[in-house]
Amino acid sequence: MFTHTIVRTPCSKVCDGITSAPELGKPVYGKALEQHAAYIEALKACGVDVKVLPADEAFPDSCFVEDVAVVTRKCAVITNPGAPSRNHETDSIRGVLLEYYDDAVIEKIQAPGTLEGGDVMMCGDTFYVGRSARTNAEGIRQFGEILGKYGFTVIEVPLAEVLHLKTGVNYLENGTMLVAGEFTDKPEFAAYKKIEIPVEEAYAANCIWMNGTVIVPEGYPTVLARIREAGYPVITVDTSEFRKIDGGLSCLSLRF
Ligand code: CIR
Repeated sequence: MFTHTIVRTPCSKVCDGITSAPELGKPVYGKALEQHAAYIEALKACGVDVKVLPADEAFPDSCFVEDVAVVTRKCAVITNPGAPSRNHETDSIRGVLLEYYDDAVIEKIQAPGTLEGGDVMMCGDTFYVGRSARTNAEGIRQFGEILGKYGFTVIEVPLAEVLHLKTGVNYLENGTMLVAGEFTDKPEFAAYKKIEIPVEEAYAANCIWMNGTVIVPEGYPTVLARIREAGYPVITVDTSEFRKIDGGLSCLSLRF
């Protein structure tokens, strides 16, 4: 169960966030703020406390707070984002994490290692880490060494098609993964039940499990129906503005 979440209000530069899909247009700031507010309400409806960090105008992508830290029940790991424009987003996160963790269990990925939280998927005590354009072998090595001290297992998953691991696969607890594209038959996930996503709804692979409920992006009817059929209560949140800059539901929070 999760008790805490941390989010960061989108800054006005969110329109200049990194994107692989410029054809979708730029986020509309007012709409992004409205969608972010609805996201916070959805988290609260799942019974968690939501800490809202102020907008950080220095970093267009800073609302994607998931990427700057990995939070576990025993420790927190400040990452070292591989995207140069995002690298210093981590500078302000230690002070926030100190409200929840002892200094001694706040760890850090060091250069030349890179790692972004969007590449880390927690499945119980096992953490799958995508080796991506943002997360390198040295980052995964350091992450494995750190989490090993706390009794966790780290397994690397090579990525070919997507930005982050959780762009295409998310864990819905109960031994079940929501999978799109290349993750449908990854050998690393052979032991899990799968809810498969049709290619035209691939964006909706990025759902989050929140204390039994699944938060699903609005506008993906097949995914919504399949998650309901699997027995989960659902809440939908419109993320259209974040999608324009490759962001989704998981990217917008730290959950622990
Ligand atoms: C980026 O390219 O870094 C942002 N525009 C999107 C980050 C999405 N974060 C995530 O998947 N955890």
